[in-house]
Amino acid sequence: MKSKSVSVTERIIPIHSFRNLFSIFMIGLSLFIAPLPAMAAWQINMSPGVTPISHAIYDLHMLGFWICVGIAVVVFSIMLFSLIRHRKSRGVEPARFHEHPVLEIAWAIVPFIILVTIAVPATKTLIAMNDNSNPDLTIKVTAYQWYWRYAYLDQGIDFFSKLSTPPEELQNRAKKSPWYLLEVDHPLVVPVHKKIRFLFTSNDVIHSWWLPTLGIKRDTIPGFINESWARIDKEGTYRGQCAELCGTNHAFMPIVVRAVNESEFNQWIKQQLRGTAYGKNT
Ligand SMILES: [Cu+2]
Repeated sequence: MKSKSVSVTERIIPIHSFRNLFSIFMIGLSLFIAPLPAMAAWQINMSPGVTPISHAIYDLHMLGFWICVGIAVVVFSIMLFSLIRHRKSRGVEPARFHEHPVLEIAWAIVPFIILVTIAVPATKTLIAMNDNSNPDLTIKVTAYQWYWRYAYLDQGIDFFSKLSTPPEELQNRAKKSPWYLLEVDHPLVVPVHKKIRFLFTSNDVIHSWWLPTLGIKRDTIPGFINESWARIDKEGTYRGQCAELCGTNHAFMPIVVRAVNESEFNQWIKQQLRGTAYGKNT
């Protein structure tokens, strides 16, 4: 007697009845749905941030995203339509043509228009990012292996900012705090609604001062000064990290910025000046 050939998949999962197919579909569906509550807690999109530059970067990102969605919808719709409309079972004859001027001009012009639509706001943002003129406050950021040093050049305040996560948490001997590896002993304190100019340099190797909520990511290079600026429009604590592989403790040099109102900032300055002199650390 001739034995019926059975595929590898069917040997593993016997797909020979509607009931089995339905069970497989339901298992797949539940596997897909089960992690959704956990996924709801994720933040998938990038942060709009709290400065004019971070807002501009976010808008650029969303513009690029929606253009991609538009292209995907158009391309996949045409593909799907063509696959169904011109399927083999309908006996459709393939079109035979060379050169189609209208089509060729269209597929050169449409991407050009899309690129210009992206390039204009992107260039405006880049120019705004590099406009470090007329700051209200200048802070020099110096990177060290593996911590930061902040110097308020006009106020004469200078201190180091180091990781404050206790060793017990690092060694899994204590419960980790919500800001594990994102907490420091002396955060950078800045006023809101003021143009803060940052000067970046390094004492040893290349690091990178990265604070997404402020829309800043600048390399700190020994012997060079890089610049950036921020005008924070919301009080709060913002956290970032070193974003350039800088050695063993690269993961242990977080950035914490506390944005406060002007009177609180002036009070903080007075406190610092009472306790410290320029060049000394708090
Ligand atoms: Cu670093």
